[in-house]
Amino acid sequence: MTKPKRYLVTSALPYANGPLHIGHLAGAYLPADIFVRFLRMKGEDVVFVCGSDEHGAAITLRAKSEGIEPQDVVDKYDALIKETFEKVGVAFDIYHRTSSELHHETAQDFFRVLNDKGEFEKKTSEQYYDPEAKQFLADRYITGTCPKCGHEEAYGDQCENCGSTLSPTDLINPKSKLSGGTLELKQTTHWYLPMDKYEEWLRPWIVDGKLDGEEHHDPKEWKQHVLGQCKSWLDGGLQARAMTRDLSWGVDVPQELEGSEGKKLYVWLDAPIGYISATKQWAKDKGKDWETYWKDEETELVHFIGKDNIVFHCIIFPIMLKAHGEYVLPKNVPANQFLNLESKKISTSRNWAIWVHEFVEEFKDRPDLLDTLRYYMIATMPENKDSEFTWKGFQEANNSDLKGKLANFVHRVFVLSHKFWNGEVPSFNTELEIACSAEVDKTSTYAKETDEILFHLERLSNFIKKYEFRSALKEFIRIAELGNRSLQNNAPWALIKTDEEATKTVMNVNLQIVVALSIAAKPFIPGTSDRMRSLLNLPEVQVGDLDKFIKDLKSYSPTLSSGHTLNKSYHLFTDLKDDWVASQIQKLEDSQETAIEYPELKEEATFDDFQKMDLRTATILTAEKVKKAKKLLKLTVDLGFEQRTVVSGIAEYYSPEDIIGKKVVLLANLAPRKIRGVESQGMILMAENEKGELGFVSPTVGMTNGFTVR
Ligand code: B3M
Ligand code: ZN
Repeated sequence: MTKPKRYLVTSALPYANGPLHIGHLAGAYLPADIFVRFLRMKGEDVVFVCGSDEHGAAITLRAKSEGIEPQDVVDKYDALIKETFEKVGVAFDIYHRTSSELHHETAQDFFRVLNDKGEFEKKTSEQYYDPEAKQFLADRYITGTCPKCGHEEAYGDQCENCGSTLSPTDLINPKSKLSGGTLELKQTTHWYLPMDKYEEWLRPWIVDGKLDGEEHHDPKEWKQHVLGQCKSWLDGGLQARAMTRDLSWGVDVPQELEGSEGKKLYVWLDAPIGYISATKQWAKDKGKDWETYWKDEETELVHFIGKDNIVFHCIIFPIMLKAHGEYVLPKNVPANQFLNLESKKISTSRNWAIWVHEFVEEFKDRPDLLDTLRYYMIATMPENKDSEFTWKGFQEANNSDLKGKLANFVHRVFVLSHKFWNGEVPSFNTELEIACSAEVDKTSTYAKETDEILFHLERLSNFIKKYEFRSALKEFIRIAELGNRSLQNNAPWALIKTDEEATKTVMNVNLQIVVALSIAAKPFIPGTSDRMRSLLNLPEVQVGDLDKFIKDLKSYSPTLSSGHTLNKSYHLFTDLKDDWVASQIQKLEDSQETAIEYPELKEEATFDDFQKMDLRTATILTAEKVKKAKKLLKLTVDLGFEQRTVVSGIAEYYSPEDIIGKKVVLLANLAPRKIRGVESQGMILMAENEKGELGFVSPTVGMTNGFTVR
């Protein structure tokens, strides 16, 4: 027997600051789970690790908004997330936590090694300090106006509106998310990783798959969009990145180091080390050696993530691993793109999401629907571009594939077998001619039919190895289609009256198809695989079953042997009706209404404060789109005594032709600002609802332009 390959597979560590939604599942967890279940079935040596990411601004901001301690936040969500994964069948070998002592030690040791090797540079710079909260603020704690698009809630590291990468000092009017107050710049010293220093080996590693001159992996096996993002980071020039932060929550910088006081490790330094500490914990529990999974070159390290984590897994973490010196680098990072929901972006804050824990709770007595969820999410997985989840699509996948093709086929085969032979698997005759299931020829034989099954199993395996799970799933359904056509073309219910011998052979083929389906289903819809096995009166699919099935079928001594007794069958899936779909959509809409979050009232303002603002009535005269800015319109407004140019972020809600002639209120004494190269001379007042939709504040028609609003 060939030695099994060794794999270490990771899924992005979810932030323990909220529950999982279907977008998470489709991005980093389901694909990894399929891959790992397949490898296990093949008998490979694979460890699948994950855990909660319990540090970073995501946690502390959540704690603040709920008015509880960070530790309470992570305890709550770590438990919820872990349980959700179990219920939806994402089967990690370990689900660990970055708040564990083992992780803190592991991360600190890693930091120490890099520090001792002189990989860091210490630098002092000016950073934003919140005098009210008495602390320096990490990028995510700072919001302000994006200098590129004018979006007013850009973060210190990124504008989610236009996608630009920012640094806090780029923001206009930066404010603290902690206190809401204004900020001052103050000096602070940090450990930096000079990423540019590593470009020499990093570029050939990413672009050519060569590490220090030797073949490491085939870059053609990496997804185009992953390579594209990496190259654009490289081409943009790598810069030194601070690896420590002034924070109170996180892993301490090793205390013996000078200047460590009050400093924590950067969350993106500590989080990926979480994969290592999880492996350590797993090895400890199982009496294994963790190091072979991280340090032996025979190990294939594969990271499953969403596209927003690419730079961290393809650039920063590999630099850390290589700089450390003892670790292997990832063989592949098959990142997925994003999943949208009913034609909108999934949004936690707007509660536009399907929460996995709610789904598994609601349908805990419906193993079929749990697998429909998995099946449909695989069928629409955003492997190479963003994709979309709709309840209509869910219904279709269920009704047409799982019920229409899979369940119907299985049920018919079982009913006929019970009717003809009391549920005993019939014998087969390789000399006989039967009708073909593949639509290519009219006639077929046992050998040709079983070859057809093997052909699809082989393709399915190859697709999974290439991380093409949608295509792999199609091969699964093709096997069911084979069965349906075999039934249709042979019509065993009629054939039995004239030729029992041929009927037996046909039905034996069909029962082998059911076995093939039960094995092929295992990585995708494991619950259904188990249910099929119990119908077949066979044990659940085990290590080696796929290869054994193939070998046995080739030598005409199938795993499911003649004379074996089958159990009575039932419908594995049932039709989902239109009103069921409507109720799911309704629930989504309703959850939005109940989730209205009113913005907090701002600090008290005096009448004088208000008086400072000069608000005027005006009319929009012209409107046009601003190039390359999805959200912006450039307007000319009439103030009666003069005309102004104003750039307004309303393009998502209004098209230019709709608003010409509109009466508006203009903040006329706002200092002019350049937005996308256009000077904006004032701001139009808009009301914003909980969905982020904008509406005009409009004086009654007939008002003259240029008068004050008070
Ligand atoms: N905690 C998840 C995210 O960005 C982040 C992944 C860490 S993987 C080491 O949504
Ligand atoms: Zn922006």
